[in-house]
Amino acid sequence: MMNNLSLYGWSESLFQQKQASIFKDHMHGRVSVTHKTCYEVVSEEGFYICELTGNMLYGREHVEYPCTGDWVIFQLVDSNRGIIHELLPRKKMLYRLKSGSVSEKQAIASYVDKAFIVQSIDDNFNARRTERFMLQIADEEIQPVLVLTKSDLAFNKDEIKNALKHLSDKAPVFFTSISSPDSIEQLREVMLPGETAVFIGSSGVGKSTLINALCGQEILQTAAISGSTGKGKHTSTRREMILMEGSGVLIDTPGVKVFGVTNDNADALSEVLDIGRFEGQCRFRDCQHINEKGCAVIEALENGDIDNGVYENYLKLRREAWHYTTSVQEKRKQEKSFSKMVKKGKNSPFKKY
Ligand SMILES: Nc1nc2c(ncn2[C@@H]2O[C@H](COP(=O)(O)OP(=O)(O)OP(=O)(O)O)[C@@H](O)[C@H]2O)c(=O)[nH]1
Ligand SMILES: [Mg+2]
Ligand SMILES: [Zn+2]
Repeated sequence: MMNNLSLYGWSESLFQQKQASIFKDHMHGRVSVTHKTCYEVVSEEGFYICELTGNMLYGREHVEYPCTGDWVIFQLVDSNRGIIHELLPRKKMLYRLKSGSVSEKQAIASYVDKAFIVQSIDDNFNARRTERFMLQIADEEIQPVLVLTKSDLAFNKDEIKNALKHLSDKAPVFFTSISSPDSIEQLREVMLPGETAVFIGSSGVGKSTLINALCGQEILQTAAISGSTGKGKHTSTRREMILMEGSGVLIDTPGVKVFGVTNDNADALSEVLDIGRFEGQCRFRDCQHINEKGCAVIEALENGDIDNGVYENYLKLRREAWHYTTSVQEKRKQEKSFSKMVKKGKNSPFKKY
């Protein structure tokens, strides 16, 4: 089987980067599925199951292991298996805070052009979650696309539009339903050939259903229609890339309960939440916008120019970012003193025996 990798986003600049590698004479491909210890890689010649070389495994943090969407250089070991020697430099990454961790990032997908932020119009809808996702991708040049699924069910469209109005000039909003082919078609038109979109959102909102509808095929497993019993049950368990015929690559992800943010850029936060335009008008340059005199943000909040929920989330995400940053710094400090200790150990006379 021959694959045209330009449909997967292979480009001249990736080619140049491969030429700079000492492994440039080996094959290249894109990670299409991430398993626990191996990776499915799509290359010009077909699909291969690949493992990592020892060099790729040891002395690396988990976040540096390949993830779905990565471009890799690999060497065949037999007709359908290979070993990965190198990752090409990453770009446009979707990370999140690894669940259960305070300082560790998890790489979800790479080379992402668009993030489809998927929520269903029922009680899953939550503008605070949308803001959270948008903050995470803000510094990666990933274009957010807001997708509201299950619009065949009864809901108040104006209410949802209103809750997203401060975000809508940064991200287009789509209402979709699997029973409305038009709504799927409109979403398909967002994708250009060679582009990659990742689908993120809670379990059960219909990410995999949407990808199947966009591809016109039942490729991914979806939850059986089961009313309320399906809630909270996770159907997809892996991050998987699918080529949409005619245009673009779609990456399905398993729904997550909590999406922890690792973007600690304060300016990005203000920009995403549309609060930045007030900050410059505060009386004090170092205003924290909590209870200072002459704070333009508080004033806007009182005038109703900033929504209460948006402001609360601003404080919450700012606290989370601070917590993340200090945890990472703390970890670095510990690692430094540990490596000093190890170095000292190397020079100690006991080593000689
Ligand atoms: N009424 C209605 N139901 C939908 C629509 N889209 C998806 N569903 C249903 O929602 C349920 C969950 O869909 P999935 O596609 O499995 O959800 P998911 O987001 O992939 O969930 P995880 O894989 O667990 O993260 C299924 O029963 C779908 O049939 C829609 O547009 N309208
Ligand atoms: Mg799914
Ligand atoms: Zn202020």
